[in-house]
Amino acid sequence: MAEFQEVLKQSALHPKPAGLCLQYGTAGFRTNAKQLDHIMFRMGMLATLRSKKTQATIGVMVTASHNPEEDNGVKLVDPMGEMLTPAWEDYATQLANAEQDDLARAVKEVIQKEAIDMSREANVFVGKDTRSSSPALSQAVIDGVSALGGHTPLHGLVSEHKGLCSTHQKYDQKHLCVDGANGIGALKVREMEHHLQKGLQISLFNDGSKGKLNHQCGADFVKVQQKPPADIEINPGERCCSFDGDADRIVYYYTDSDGRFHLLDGDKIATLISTFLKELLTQAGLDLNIAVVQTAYANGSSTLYLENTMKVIVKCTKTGVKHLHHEAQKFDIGVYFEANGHGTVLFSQAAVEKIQQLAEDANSDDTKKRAALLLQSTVNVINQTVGDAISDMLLIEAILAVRGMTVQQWDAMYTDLPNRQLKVKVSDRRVIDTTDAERRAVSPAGLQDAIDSLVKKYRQARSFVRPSGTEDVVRVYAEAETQESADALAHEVSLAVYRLAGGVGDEPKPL
Ligand code: G16
Repeated sequence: MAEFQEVLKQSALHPKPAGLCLQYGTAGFRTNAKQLDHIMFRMGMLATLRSKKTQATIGVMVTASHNPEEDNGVKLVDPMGEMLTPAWEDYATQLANAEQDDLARAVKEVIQKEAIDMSREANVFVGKDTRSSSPALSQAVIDGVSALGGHTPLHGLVSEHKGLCSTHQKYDQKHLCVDGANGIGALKVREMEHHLQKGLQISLFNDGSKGKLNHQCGADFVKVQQKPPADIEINPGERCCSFDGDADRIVYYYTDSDGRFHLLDGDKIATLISTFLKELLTQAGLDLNIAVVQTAYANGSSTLYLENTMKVIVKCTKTGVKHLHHEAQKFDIGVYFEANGHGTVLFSQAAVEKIQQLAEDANSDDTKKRAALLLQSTVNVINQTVGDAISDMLLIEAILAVRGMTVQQWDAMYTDLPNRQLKVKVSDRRVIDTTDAERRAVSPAGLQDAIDSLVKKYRQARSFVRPSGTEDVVRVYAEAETQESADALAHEVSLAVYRLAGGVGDEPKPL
């Protein structure tokens, strides 16, 4: 076939370093940018195959999100922002790791297994973040798309966002500090700032003009370090938020008059949004089910509050927005956020229709109508495709304005259990296998027993470990009644991982 001649010719320009083996992880391939040229070319080809198969436009995003500037990565995205299915993740890994002279065979195998009609059209949107390696790597994706005869249209459609917040002039808390993590989100906030002025006054920090991407700033830094970005001067009580490098995560925070830092992470965001939506459903008299989807990282207090006080359905999935997204799709309204600030809200078609009918019903009373209109605005302002920190920010700001709520009142909905996240380097993180939505380790032998007995030493304690899908580390999470206990537990569990799972380098030190 002619296309395979082209594959061979083009792929020789994007050669795979012999022996290099990479895995499609939590959010695609992610490693040092220098190792990714061949991966990009091959993912361009795979996206083309998927587009031919599904007859839909497929997205390829070149980004390493929260990782350092030197890294890069790539993930494939289906039309509604869903991540790849497991079978296609396997194809991605197979194509990525095929040696140069075996590539044409690996491509043919996908075509045969999926019975792809190669005469069909294929369209692939290619997106990139602001890393210096991104232009060359996205060109490699485009080369891969062309090698199999696909097209890369220049412009994508951006969902329409209606600024709900601009309609509430009486709200006197309009100022918001935004940390753009020196990434793409900062550039976009700059573009939209003047549209928002009446409803929201933004001071933008880490706008990419000087600092390094994600360095001492951004959502991951703030969440993990539990402190504000290094170069932001914030006044006590001032509402702030941080995006990550590709603006698909957001966390909020403020410092109080004693200088104490308060983080409002993905769990608090999910709580604010689901509370708002639940109230509106009650006011509207609409019988729609609403669920909050979390991961093992969700703070224990948030889960208790949602289940016992809010009485909403709570589900727990493995880490990775792809898992949360699929679970959230099972409900009329699915609110999903990882604690790290990655998430959105999904409305089923039936829910959208019921809300619309009520909003247009001439016989419904004012309370019902207002609630239906606010629900409709929520559907419009939120981006139901995975991961858009700016639309999340607009929805949060709108909710605070509509409810006349300060960031302190939002924070007071429940009190987080003190917690700590650590990383442990091991020689092969795949030795750790987990079950029960990553809350329990099944291997290596003895690790879970060790964790269980350490957890018993502390009050209100919980801890789990899991191999990261985006960095070469094992992640450790611990929470307990006091910060000292959470820190001690996280350290002791890290030591258990180091000793039982092949730790490398120095033993973890107490915090
Ligand atoms: C990605 C995923 C998230 C996940 C995070 C960390 O985020 O999209 O779902 O929580 O990695 O994953 P892990 O703990 O497996 O390294 P991002 O913002 O980096 O794309």
